[in-house]
Amino acid sequence: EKRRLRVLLDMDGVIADFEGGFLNKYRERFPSEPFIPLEDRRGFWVSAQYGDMRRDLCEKAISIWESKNFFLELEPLPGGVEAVKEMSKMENTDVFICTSPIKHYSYCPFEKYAWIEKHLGPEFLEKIILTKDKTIVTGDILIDDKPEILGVEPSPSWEHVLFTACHNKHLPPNTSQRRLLSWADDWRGLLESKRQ
Ligand code: BVP
Repeated sequence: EKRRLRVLLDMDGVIADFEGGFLNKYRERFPSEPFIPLEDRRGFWVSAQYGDMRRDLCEKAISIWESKNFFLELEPLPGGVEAVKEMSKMENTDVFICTSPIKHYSYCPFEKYAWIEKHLGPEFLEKIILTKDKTIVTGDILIDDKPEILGVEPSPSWEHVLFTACHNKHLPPNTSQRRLLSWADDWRGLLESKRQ
């Protein structure tokens, strides 16, 4: 039996450097405010950790990714663009970018499309899935840096492989969740393991 492998790839924290882009722009805009170095990041939500540090820093953090050009100017994470291009050329493999936009929609959805076109090429514009609920998307594997991916579907079709990021690298080992440590890690072997 020949079945195609469907790979879903998260964008922020997997192929685009959301954390680095945030910290640079936050420090540039609020040079006298405290900040959280990437090695001290804990928890998926940047806004929550800034809010815990000082109440008003939550909205200051949010203002950064709500600004024009924030998502467009994110740097690619090392090896990510090359890996996506290579896996999308593999036989019997379908690759989709599955990403959740922020609710402030003025710039983010447009800029995510523009980023994909700029870094991956116009052919990848057909591979974008914008959704707040990834559990209703079917696939064999979802590579995502968010530790818990929840939605209306209690039993998603994909295996969630946790992509290591500054905010999740200190989480206690979870034997029921595989990890991809970076794009230098064995993503080809991971895909092979999902084929029949
Ligand atoms: O669009 C990104 C950034 C945003 O949530 C989305 C996560 O998408 P996925 O990586 O799951 O596809 N985001 C928002 C906040 C706070 C909002 Br209030 C945050 O702290 N971190 C974050 O990534």
